[in-house]
Amino acid sequence: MSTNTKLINGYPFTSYTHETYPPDEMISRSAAFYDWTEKRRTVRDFSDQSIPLEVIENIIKAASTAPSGAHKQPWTFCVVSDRGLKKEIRVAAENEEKESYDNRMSEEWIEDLKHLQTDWQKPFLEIAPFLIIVFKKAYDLAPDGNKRTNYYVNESVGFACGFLLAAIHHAGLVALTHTPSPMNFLTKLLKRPENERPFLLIPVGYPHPETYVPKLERKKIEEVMVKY
Ligand code: IYR
Repeated sequence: MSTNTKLINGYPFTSYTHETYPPDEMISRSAAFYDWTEKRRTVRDFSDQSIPLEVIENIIKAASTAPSGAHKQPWTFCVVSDRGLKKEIRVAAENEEKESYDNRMSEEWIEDLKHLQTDWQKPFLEIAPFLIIVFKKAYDLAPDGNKRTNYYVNESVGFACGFLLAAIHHAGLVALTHTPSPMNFLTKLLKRPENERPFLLIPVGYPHPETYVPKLERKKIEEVMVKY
């Protein structure tokens, strides 16, 4: 790939080429990619087997390539493997989740979750070898302490989490997109600065050798795509 650079209105741009394919090959490649994404499942039963930190670093590098508003990359990925801290996170998450399941979630919500058989207990927060806690940066703090605006923060961090989940799947690992609510206990436990807000808690690891997932149907293309 060529790396020609030039200035446009004084700003550096680099020439970009991307591998392209004829239509037949695009069809087979996109179909193969779909088949592969179709195999991804949210898993709640983790093995406690360790995985190299380098794998986690690589999947976070991949996540951090996601597009973001004004290229601000308004995210922080906290990686927790320390047993004591994982236990503290489990205890705090279960406290909130028990209150949610018992008192905060609507009857409709509880009913909608029955087919997933989730409850307030979150043992995976201690069992999975790594917890990745994604924080969104509501704004950046410049070295002089001034606030710098970030843009489309939820969209940007959502993209990064999508990339992260794909990278985890690609590495042959499984994940759970866990959203204990409210999540501010994570800000305290991980001592995050005031500009960061918890976005998603993602246990990552090998699936437990005997793992069951709900038998789900995904919507057909006709239900999710409208042609004009
Ligand atoms: N946060 C709770 C409840 C929950 C909510 C949704 I929406 C789910 O798809 C699954 C669970 C929990 O993690 O159990």
